Amino acid sequence: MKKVFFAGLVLLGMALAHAEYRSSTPASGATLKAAPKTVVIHFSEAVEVRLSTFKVYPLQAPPEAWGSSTRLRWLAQPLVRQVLSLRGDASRRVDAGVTTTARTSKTVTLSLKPGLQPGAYVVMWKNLGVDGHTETDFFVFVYKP
Ligand SMILES: [Cu+2]
Repeated sequence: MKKVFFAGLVLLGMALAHAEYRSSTPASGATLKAAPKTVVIHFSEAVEVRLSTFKVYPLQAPPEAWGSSTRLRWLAQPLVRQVLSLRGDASRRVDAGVTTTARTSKTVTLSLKPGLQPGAYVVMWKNLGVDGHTETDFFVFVYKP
């Protein structure tokens, strides 16, 4: 009985150790009046920066959906599934790549291409935490000048 209890605690500890989304700039669900130049994501644990994937894509969403982060997340899910592991998709993305140079970091910064159009955007990733676990997640922000 005791053994099972401790095994449970160990599993819980491992689950909590994933590099999970903590916060970001722009924030998840934010509406911005000025076009951002970067996206900064803070994770609960350090990630292997170059062994992780980070992308920002425009989200095809009607302007009347821009105010609903629930609807935007619902629209973003199939896009994330389609494109997160795509290669050679730089022209479809609005990010210009990761600028964080550290091998491992709790904070990852992406630069955005200039000339961002008004609309909804999905920041998505599949990160590899330093604990060896991967985590796939995304958030949406809206640029509405
Ligand atoms: Cu983990």
